[in-house]
Amino acid sequence: MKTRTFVIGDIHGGLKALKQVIDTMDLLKDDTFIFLGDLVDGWSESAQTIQYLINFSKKYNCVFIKGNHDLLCKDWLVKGESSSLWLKHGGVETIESYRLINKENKIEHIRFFEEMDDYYIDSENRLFIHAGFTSMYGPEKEFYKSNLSWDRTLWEMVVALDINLSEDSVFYPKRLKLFKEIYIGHTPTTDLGSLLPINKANLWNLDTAAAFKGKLSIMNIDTKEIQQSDFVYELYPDEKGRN
Ligand SMILES: [Mn+2]
Repeated sequence: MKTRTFVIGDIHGGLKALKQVIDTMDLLKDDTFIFLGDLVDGWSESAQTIQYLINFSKKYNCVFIKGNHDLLCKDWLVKGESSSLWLKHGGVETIESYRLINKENKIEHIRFFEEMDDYYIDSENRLFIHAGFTSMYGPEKEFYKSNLSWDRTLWEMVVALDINLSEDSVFYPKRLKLFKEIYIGHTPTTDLGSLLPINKANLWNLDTAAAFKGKLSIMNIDTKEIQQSDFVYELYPDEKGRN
């Protein structure tokens, strides 16, 4: 039997939502989990989410893609840097969550953040990346590495095209043809009024706004079956999240 691969959208410190989707699954020991990044910043359990994932990755195959928030959190952990932009977008809650983490675990977390991948391409030429890429030659040719975790133009492009074009058309974006499928997070699907992952052309956006008014999504990439948590704000009723 083919092993299963699951992809998970932005979590943003919503550990209860993550546990909810994981706990309802019948996990198999050779399952693979690809996390699209933004594990932290938002709900009150960012540090605890990282701790949970460190433990989880000891039992199951995991790939962790670097999100822009993971980069900002790492900068704070390593260098003590905290920009006002970061503090405003979940940094304050993340710092608070780290009060409960001892020094030894913090070092383990820094190593975890440092080992996160910019992107991952599997054996079937499926790309997993937090935000996207701008080079028509693919993410490895990206001039500004930060685009991989920040830039929204790949997503904007597929949304704007709303592609019904044949791949043979001269108008078809070359970037999309580089991969069999592309999986991203970063831009909430609720911006387009959807609580479910959105598929455009060969691209899937799994960020179903767990940090905001949405849910956390996990998808089996072969069957495209989707599991979702409850609304994450209902799991943290005394908090504002990033709203
Ligand atoms: Mn995000």
